[in-house]
Amino acid sequence: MTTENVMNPPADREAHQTALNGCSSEGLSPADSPERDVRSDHAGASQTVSVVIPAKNEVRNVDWVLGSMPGWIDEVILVDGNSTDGTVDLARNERPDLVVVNQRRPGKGAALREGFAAASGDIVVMIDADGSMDPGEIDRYVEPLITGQCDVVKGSRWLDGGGSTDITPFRRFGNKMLLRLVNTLFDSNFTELCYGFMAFNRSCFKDLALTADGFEIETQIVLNAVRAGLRVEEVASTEAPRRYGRSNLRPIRDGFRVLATVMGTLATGACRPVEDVPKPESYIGQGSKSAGPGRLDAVKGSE
Ligand SMILES: Nc1nc2c(ncn2[C@@H]2O[C@H](COP(=O)(O)OP(=O)(O)OP(=O)(O)O)[C@@H](O)[C@H]2O)c(=O)[nH]1
Ligand SMILES: [Mg+2]
Repeated sequence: MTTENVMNPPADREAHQTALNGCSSEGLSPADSPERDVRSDHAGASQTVSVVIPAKNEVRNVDWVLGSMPGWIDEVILVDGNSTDGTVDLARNERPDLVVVNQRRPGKGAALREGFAAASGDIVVMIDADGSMDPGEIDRYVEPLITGQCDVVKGSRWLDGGGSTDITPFRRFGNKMLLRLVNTLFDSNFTELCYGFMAFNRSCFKDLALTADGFEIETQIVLNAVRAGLRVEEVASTEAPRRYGRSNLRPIRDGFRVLATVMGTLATGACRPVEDVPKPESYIGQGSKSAGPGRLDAVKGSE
């Protein structure tokens, strides 16, 4: 576990965020978030939108994320990574219609895959639970999908209008190297690789053929989308430091996992669609109270 991002001093956060986007000291400000339903701007747009949030011990952050969610989102799914700090209870209090999924395998990638399989919206958005990404930006991700401009939208901190007050020089360097490698090997022109704010048409889920268990899921989404011939676009996004708590990412270990994903995708040629994507057993419907027997144990046992 690295020591970076262990609780950012509020004064630091304030200075950073004020410089970035004029936000308050309490992280990205929901007051700045557009509440406009992007669908109403496009005649005939009727796609429903699900938001999938992976969360592992985010009790101090998740209420802010849920409270900042635009009102026009149709479904919010929280995939719990066996949290022991009351994340799920707090999240349910904040949003009674929350759908909670308990992941069966450990890791952010495993969590997201379960969340995607449980999502019922035409458009699926993924966003972190730590308050580092602004739910108020979701309309940027949804709009190009609604208009049919592309199939997958990925956030970029390095496009004009984006930024990060979170990334360390070490992580920035690693990201840059991996990004260069991907752009060279896949003949792409991305400005960002390892960033977990994305959206896609649910109809593309099979084509994405996701298998990653860890943080490399973000890279796998991008590479498999390219391999499957899906149209991928970037939108500018602003990343703040996580509001509270420790990072789950280990830059060296996870950097190598990203590298292995890049090389593995290159070596295996065209991405093959996953034929059968089962709904997770641990799917818990809206308002349900019980996680069901054995599910948390299954996650715990495999860690
Ligand atoms: N369900 C689930 N969520 C996870 C798991 N690992 C990480 N997450 C969540 O994935 C998101 C990203 O993880 P972070 O720990 O914030 O990683 P990071 O963004 O690289 O690190 P920071 O810079 O500290 O924010 C957060 O919402 C985590 O709670 C996991 O094993 N299961
Ligand atoms: Mg984070």
